[in-house]
Amino acid sequence: MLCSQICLLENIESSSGRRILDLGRKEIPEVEVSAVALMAIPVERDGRKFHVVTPVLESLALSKAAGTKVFMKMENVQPSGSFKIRGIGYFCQEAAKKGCKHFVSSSGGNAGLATAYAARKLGIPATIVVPSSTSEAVSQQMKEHGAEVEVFGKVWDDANIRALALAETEGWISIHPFDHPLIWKGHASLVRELKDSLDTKPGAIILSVGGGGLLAGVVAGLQDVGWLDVPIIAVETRGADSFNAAVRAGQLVTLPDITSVAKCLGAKRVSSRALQCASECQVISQLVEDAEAVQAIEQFLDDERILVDPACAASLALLYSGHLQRLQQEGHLTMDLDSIVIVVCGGSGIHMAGLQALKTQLGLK
Ligand code: PLV
Repeated sequence: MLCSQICLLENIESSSGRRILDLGRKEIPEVEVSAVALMAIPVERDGRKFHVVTPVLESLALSKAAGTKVFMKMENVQPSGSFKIRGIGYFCQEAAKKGCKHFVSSSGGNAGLATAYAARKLGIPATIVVPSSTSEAVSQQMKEHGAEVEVFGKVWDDANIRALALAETEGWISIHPFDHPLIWKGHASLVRELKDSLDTKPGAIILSVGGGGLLAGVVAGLQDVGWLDVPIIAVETRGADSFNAAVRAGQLVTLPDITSVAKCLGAKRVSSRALQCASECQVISQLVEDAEAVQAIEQFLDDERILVDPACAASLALLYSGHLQRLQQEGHLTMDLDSIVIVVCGGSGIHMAGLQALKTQLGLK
């Protein structure tokens, strides 16, 4: 799958014996020029990045819960609502440069939103395939960006099979939500920004893992800035724990089903790159319960007045539920952590009624 995507990009590049017209700073394949001439060229075609440099904020509430100074990397303020735009925006721009005619993506929600956003900015049509677990509100947001949305299957893996079939269409390119080198390269910018913002290297970075794209991107970033000795705490919810299963087995594991409410962490199998990351730096795989993640959504809303997806709240639960201190007591992390960074990865799959429904479903007051 990974290989076929790379090959597709390469093929377009190598088989495009097409003459490239140099329009100032823009290189546009000749076949596209007539269409381009009829419309304004979006500025993003100039190579401007889609993501924004996000703030790094100290959280007194999270610091109190963790017993260590906590900095939040505020990816929730990215265009499209999550960190996904970093890697996906970059991937889409690179595909556009190579003459892509149509993006197709499978997503639990946030990767699809990032694809839909980038597609609109690039003026390229997009089809997003989502499973039935993705909320109608998120699909509606994708449609508002102009994307076509198709619902297929129960979980993300089902939707991905359909997306890969659609990607066989001439000129279409599959924008995988987490398993592509361009995605990791784009996500790596997050760590470079951390290096610019922080006075000192953090004692650990906490992030959520679905298919492992964020993890692979952060590891790439740590390599870029020479911080490979910073431990990563990779958090999943039980029932969406394909990374934890792979780390424990020492090989990729395909879960029989996704039973967690954190559907955006719901890849039945992580990318092989994600597992490889665990051997390149210190990655501590941790699980939290769904109830802990949902309680963390509410606590974080009260503490910071920010509403996040259960996928993001999994990482917050690591701090709110005392798992960080446990890791320290068990000797997995040093007791004298100077500071830690949590990636507030964001996510759009939540609203107040949805939070209430999750609480009811899990029997929480
Ligand atoms: N969500 C993907 C994969 O879903 C998606 O399609 O949107 N935090 C949030 C808010 C996310 O949406 C995701 C992934 C993650 C964390 C985990 O990122 P990953 O997949 O790169 O490990 C099935």
